[in-house]
Amino acid sequence: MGKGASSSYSGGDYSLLSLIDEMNSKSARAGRAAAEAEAFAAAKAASIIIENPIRAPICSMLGHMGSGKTTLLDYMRGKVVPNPPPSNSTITNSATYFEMIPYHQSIRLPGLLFIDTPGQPLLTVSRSLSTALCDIAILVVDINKYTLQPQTVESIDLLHSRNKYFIVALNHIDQISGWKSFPNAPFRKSYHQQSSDAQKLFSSTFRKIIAEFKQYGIKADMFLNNNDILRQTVSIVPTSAISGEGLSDIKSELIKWTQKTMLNQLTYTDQLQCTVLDVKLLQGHGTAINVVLVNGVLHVGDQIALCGTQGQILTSILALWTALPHKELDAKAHYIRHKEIKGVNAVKILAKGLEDAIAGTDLQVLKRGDDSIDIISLEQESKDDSEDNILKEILEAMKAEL
Ligand SMILES: Nc1nc2c(ncn2[C@@H]2O[C@H](COP(=O)(O)OP(=O)(O)O)[C@@H](O)[C@H]2O)c(=O)[nH]1
Ligand SMILES: [Mg+2]
Repeated sequence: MGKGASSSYSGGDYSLLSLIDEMNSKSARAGRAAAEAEAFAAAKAASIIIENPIRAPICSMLGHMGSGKTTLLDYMRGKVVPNPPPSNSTITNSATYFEMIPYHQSIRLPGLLFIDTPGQPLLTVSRSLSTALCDIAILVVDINKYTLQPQTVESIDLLHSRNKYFIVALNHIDQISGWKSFPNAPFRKSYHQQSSDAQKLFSSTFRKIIAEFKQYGIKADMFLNNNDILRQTVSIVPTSAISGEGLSDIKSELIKWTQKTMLNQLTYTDQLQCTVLDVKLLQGHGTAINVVLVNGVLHVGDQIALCGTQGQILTSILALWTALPHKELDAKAHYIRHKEIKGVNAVKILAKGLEDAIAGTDLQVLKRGDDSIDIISLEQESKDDSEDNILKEILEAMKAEL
């Protein structure tokens, strides 16, 4: 399926036609005038859906260091290593866009954008940014640790403070004593093929984890039992990032919860919403920024404004790059170059003067070709406005963490 508008357009057209058909048949029974009015209202509602396609949800991977966030994403990216060495620690937020393959007609999401987040104790600012940006999160917990580890607890607090829903990936199930792995199997299928000893061990550990969550005020349940659309119960999905067990369940849970409970917030708008995720030196190109483009469009040549440690940065976009499909934005791979790009996506922006850009701040586009913008006065304004205070707070937090 194509991204954004195209996917929702075809669904929208279909539902529009069927709605009108339905209304037409009613008209024979209940009087033409009333039914026509109803058909008009329904068609109008459907046309709103056509005009406002659903954007891809942003999903943050959170949890303690070593719980398996990066390995889970690697598996989804198709990077399968049979006996992986301990992976390098993730030290910055990184983004990967997955286009959705519509394996069922009920799927309306054009894709999913994942943000991998570092789990090190000192990197709370990165976790806070990732939590602020996401629509939904996956909290990765190592089943063999029995208690919730400090950065898992911190992530829960961050998610609660921002009222973000999350799904728990109860990872490392392949390491349960006696567990036999069934690569890529949904959890239920794998569980039923285990020995009774492995099943018992899994069940008792699972109960302990549920009790652990309860201690932090969280009602959690096996995803197969959770239909709490008020989102007061958190789904737990047992997974293995090595064998791929449970990963199809994670994907279905993401689709289920975002489509069932978040469609309003996932309606695409043209108003630009774009946040700096990271600032990176790009060999041969100077400093670039990685951004998460949530809504709106960026074009090469756009004049942009963003926050820098020395004040506001005003510059023009020289290039817009995205990763190859299903690759992390900084995977040292080749990039796809764009003249313009629409949200949602993870985008690398090349421009002059980005050295001091600050991750976590928003980027604005100053109207293209609008010569009337007085750059000097914009710089002066930024000294007084509240952005400066936010900037100070971020800088102080960063200093405290270093
Ligand atoms: N056996 C097993 N090892 C895993 C699993 N998930 C991650 N690992 C390993 O645990 C280590 C830490 O994983 P990583 O993805 O870097 O953790 P992160 O810090 O949460 O990103 C790596 O050596 C992984 O290969 C899993 O489900 N099963
Ligand atoms: Mg990692």
